[in-house]
Amino acid sequence: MKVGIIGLPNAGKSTLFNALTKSNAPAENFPFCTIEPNQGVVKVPDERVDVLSQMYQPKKTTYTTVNFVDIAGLVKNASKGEGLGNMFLSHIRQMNACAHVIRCYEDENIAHVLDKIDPIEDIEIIHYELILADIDVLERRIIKTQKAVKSGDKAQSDILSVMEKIKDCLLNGNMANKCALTEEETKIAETLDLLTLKPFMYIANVAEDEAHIDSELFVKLRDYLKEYDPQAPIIKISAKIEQELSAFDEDEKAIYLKELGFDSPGLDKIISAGYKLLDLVTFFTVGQDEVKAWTITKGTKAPKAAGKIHSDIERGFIRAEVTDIDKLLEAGGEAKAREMGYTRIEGKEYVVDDGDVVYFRFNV
Ligand SMILES: Nc1nc2c(ncn2[C@@H]2O[C@H](COP(=O)(O)OP(=O)(O)O)[C@@H](O)[C@H]2O)c(=O)[nH]1
Ligand SMILES: [Mg+2]
Repeated sequence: MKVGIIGLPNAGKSTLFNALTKSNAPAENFPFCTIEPNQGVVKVPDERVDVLSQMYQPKKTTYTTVNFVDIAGLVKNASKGEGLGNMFLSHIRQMNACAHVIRCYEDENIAHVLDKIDPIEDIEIIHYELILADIDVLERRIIKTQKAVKSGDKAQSDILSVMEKIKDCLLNGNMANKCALTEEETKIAETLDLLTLKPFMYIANVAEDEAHIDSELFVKLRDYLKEYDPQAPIIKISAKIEQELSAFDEDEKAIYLKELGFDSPGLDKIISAGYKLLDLVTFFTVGQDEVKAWTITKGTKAPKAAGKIHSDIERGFIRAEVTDIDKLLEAGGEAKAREMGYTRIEGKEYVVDDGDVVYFRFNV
C-alpha cells in the first residue's frame, strides 16, 4: 500500500519525503530533480500499540508501516506529455492514495514554475491535469464499451453508465472521488484505474516562521479546500523544519520544538492521515515476546489474516480468539478478559475488525 507525494516542482515534496523517511533523496532547487520515484517505509504511530506495550512490557514492539513514494513534480500540460508528463501520471496510477504538497512558503531563491506563489492556482493546475488524464482514459473506454453494449453485452451497459456519470463529474471540474456513487457503482469505478478516484490529502508547506500561525496563504488554501473537498484532511507543516527535526533524537527534538514554540511536529499527523486514507484494518497480537500491529485490507477473514503472521497458521487454522482492544485494556490482561466473557471464539468466516486483539489456534 503506497501513498504518493505529489505536487508542483519545488513544492517541498522531496524535503518532506526525506523527513518522513530520514533518507537522502535529493532535494534541490531544480524543477525536474526527482525522476525515478523514491520509496520509503515509514512507521505508523499508534497509541493503541503504545498502551499494549506498556501493559505487556514485551521484548519487542512492532508498529505497522506505510510506504511513501516521492513522485516527481507534475507540471501544466502533463496530461499532454509536457514535462516528464505521462511517466509521472503512470507513477501516480500505481499509488493507493495521494498526499498533495502545496507550496505556501515564499523564498525568492527558490524558483516557482509560475513565478508567483498562489496555492489555489497550484492546486488547480494539478487537479486539472489529473482530471484531464482521467477524461482521456474514460473517453477511450466509453467508445469501446458503447460497441460492446450495442452488440448486446448487458454487463457492459452498467459499466458504461458509471463511466458516463464520472465523466460528467470530471467535466464539471470535480475529481472522481467527489462523484456521488452507490456502493455498486463504486465497485465498478474501482476497476477503471482512475487517478482522481484515489483518496487525497493536502499538505500545506509553510515557511519556517509560519508553522505555528495561520498565514494568509494558508488560510486562502484552507478555505478553498473546505469548499472543494470538505472531507479531505489538510495538514500544515514546514517541510524544512521537519527535515531538520528528523536528524535529532527524541530529547533534542523536544528542546528544539519548545524553542520554536510548537507542541508537536507535523510528521506524525501526516503519517497517520496517510495511513487512514488507505482505509485499512489494524489488528494486534500480544505477548511477553512481542506486541505487534498488523495491517490487512477491509473484509479480510480470520485465516487470511493469520496468514500474514505465518502461512502455517493459515493452513492449520482452527479458530481465532478475539478480544476488542478496549475490553482487553479494561480487563487488564487476557486471562481476566476471558473470565469476564470479553473474549470471543471466532471461526473461518470471521471478518477481522479494526482494533481486534487476536490469538490464533492452529494445528499443522
Ligand atoms: N525557504 C524554504 N525553502 C523550502 C521549503 N521547503 C522546501 N524548500 C526548498 O525548496 C527547494 C525544493 O524543495 P524540494 O523538496 O526538492 O521540492 P520538490 O520539487 O517538491 O521535491 C529545496 O531547495 C528546498 O530546500 C520551505 O518551507 N521554505
Ligand atoms: Mg523532488
